[in-house]
Amino acid sequence: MTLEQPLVESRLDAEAGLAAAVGHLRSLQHPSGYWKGDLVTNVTMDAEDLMLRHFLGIATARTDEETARWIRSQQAEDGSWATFHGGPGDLSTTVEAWVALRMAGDDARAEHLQRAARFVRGAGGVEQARVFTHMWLSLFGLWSWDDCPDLPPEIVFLPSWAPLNIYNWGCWARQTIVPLTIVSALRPVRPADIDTAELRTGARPARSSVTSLAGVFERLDAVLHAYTRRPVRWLREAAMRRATEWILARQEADGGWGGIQPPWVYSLIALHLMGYPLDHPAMRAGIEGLDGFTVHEQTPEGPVRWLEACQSPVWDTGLAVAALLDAGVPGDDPAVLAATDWLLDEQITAGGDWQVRRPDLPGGGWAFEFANDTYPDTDDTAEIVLALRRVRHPDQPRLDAALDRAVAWTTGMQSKDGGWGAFDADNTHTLAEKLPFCDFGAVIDPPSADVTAHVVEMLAAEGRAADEPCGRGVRWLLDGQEADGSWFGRWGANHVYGTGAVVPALVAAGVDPRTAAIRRAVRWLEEHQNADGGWGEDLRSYRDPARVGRGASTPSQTAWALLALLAAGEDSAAVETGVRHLLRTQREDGGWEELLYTGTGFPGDFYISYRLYRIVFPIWALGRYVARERGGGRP
Ligand code: R04
Repeated sequence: MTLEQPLVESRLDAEAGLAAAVGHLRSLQHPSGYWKGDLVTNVTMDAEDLMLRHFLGIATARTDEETARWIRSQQAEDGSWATFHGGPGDLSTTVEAWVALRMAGDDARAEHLQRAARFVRGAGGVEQARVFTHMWLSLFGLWSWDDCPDLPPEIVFLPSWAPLNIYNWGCWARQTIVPLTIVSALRPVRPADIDTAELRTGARPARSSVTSLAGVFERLDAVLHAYTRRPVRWLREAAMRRATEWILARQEADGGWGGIQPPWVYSLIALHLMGYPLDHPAMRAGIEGLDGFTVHEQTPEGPVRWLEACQSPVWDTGLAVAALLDAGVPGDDPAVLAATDWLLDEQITAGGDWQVRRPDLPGGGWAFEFANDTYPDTDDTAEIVLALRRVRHPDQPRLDAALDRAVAWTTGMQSKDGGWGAFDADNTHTLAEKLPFCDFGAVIDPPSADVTAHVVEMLAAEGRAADEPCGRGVRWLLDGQEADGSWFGRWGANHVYGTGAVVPALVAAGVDPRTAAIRRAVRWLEEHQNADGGWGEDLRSYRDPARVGRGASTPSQTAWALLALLAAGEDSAAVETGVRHLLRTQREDGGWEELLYTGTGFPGDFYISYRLYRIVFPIWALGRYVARERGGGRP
């Protein structure tokens, strides 16, 4: 496509916008060297924090008031709460928010709770809520443990080759279910002084057909319930003891589990039920550690508190360094060196649960969070190697050795099929997904296109494109291209994220940008560019194919599309209008607004707004654009 306007004009604009953005990102760096944007999810985190405090008896008037004020501030017009900005009301989220507000003392007759209850009944009632919500209600006598699917603690005795053993579950699900097996075996009830009758419709969920796998599991669940009423005593007690030890062995330095909220709160409840008092060091560390995940803000209505489901300092810092380097910041810039030193101290050389599948592989990866030493992931590790290999460090041998270890670890984590999952190799058994217990979120960690792309891009940058692991990764990616030319985004929203990751990786690994696969991807991106020049993809695209590639433009998604087009060597109107979209929407302080969520926790169920994405990815894309234009056009 020929261009009407001279390129140099937008190049100068882009340089100015890039410089302002870099200045803004620099101003966000923590004195210790890392970056960390708030990680925003939904009010189930806050409702569950409040319920946890009531269950343990540690709620205060202040925690109740501040959480309730926050939850109220997030309610939608129709009385519901959503799981992402602008999203539809979500039944389970609304039930949990309603219950938390009632526990905090809000009157059931108050208009906002009436509106919420109406939404719940209209959406099928508390009967249709997810299993986790039913379990939370059961803790307070507001639902029956008999009507929660069973998951027996004896599962911890299954050897790692057996179906449904805990190592066949994704690490986040594994760390969630092990404590929940204890909780559901003990069936604790600490009655709350509220009544949920007005959330019910009286409808019973339909049973699946006996001939379906789901139907078989539902009937098996009835057998499990019968067993749970009269378990083999010694076996059950041994299982609960084993589960307790398993949990205690995985408590992290910050007092938490897995760096994420669900395992953290369920582990605290399980340990407490197993007789650990609130002043036991493990309990104390766990409860106090939650303060580190709590954000305090002032609002016109008064102070609020809300919880991050997880924290992303390692991921954010790796991405920030890569973006700055692509923006032309020198490899020995003090900000880059401070971030590098901070990251070097975060590297995990010890073993972890991933060794169940890769016993002979030495450690060397990075985890996403401040403290999650048992679960480094290949995605963080690949991005950090990509960033830090370009750093000019005063102790270069130390840096090089750290990165070599990381490359070896990541390579060793390749799954048998040639792709990479995030936390485990070969975590591909789909049986767990069929359990009635698993009605929420991904429960396995199979290879995904976005993670595999990041690893392939890293291996290519390491000069290993010709080696077998990278070649198999490239083939896995090419085989995984969607019929429309895009790639699915597992950890980011959605096909724009997948395609934005895969195209740069394939080109880096030596795939000719003129090949059909890349051409089809470029065409898909160009066809899904918005009239305003940006890209956006609604999170509902995970459930509604009509929304794939469609949605209001966001800075991060626009940047992902640009990164793919630039990598493919596109010198087109799509690139120019995309860059101009970023420049036009840039704020005075060099940053961007991004209300819509563009991060994915679980496709279809759980979404994340990474608050640093809005600045890091535009810098990355503008940096590569400016570098190309300076270099004289086509690479
Ligand atoms: C963006 C790429 C990141 N890379 C590493 C992923 C790190 C974060 O992973 C998780 C974050 C999560 N949050 N909440 C959950 C969760 C799981 C993750 C979560 C876990 C269990 C339940 C509900 C939510 F793996 Br139940 C923020 C790939």
